[in-house]
Amino acid sequence: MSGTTAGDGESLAEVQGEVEQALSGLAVDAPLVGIIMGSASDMPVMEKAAKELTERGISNEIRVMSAHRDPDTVADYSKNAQMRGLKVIIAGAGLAAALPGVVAAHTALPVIGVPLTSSMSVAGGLDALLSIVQMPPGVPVATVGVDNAKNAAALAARIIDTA
Ligand code: AIR
Repeated sequence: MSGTTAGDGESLAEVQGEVEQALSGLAVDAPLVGIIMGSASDMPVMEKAAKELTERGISNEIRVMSAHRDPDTVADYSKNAQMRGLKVIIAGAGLAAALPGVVAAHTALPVIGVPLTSSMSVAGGLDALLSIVQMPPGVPVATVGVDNAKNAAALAARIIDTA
């Protein structure tokens, strides 16, 4: 008898090879940056982050989830992010913009917040800016300028390139 078999006449080495191939395929496609936002109305601004990352060859995914309207989804996404292979999360929201802070509360990954303007913004988005930047000590959110999703992507690229 030669070699260990894994059933159906396939050797263990063959099965391991197939598993490794399947996993490496997954790793190639796995997003490194998660881009999330509080509403579909934020998409026109936030998709600029995806465009910038894609142009830099950095894999990314983009999702809509609200810290206030879908709190369980946000918690699950944040808790699973590191295990899924994400390296940075970019989170954009307008108004009482809790999303980046809530994400940072649930993950050790670096979180970049994008304060957004919306139809109900006050003071040109200052509401969202303060909601995002004024995090309590120990739970940081790196914050870019109002509506500046492109800079969030550029910062995510620097974090990934220097890690
Ligand atoms: N928002 C959604 N859930 C919590 C917050 N803070 C934000 C969105 C959007 C704004 O509320 O990020 O910028 C308005 O959302 P909508 O869906 O009414 O257009």
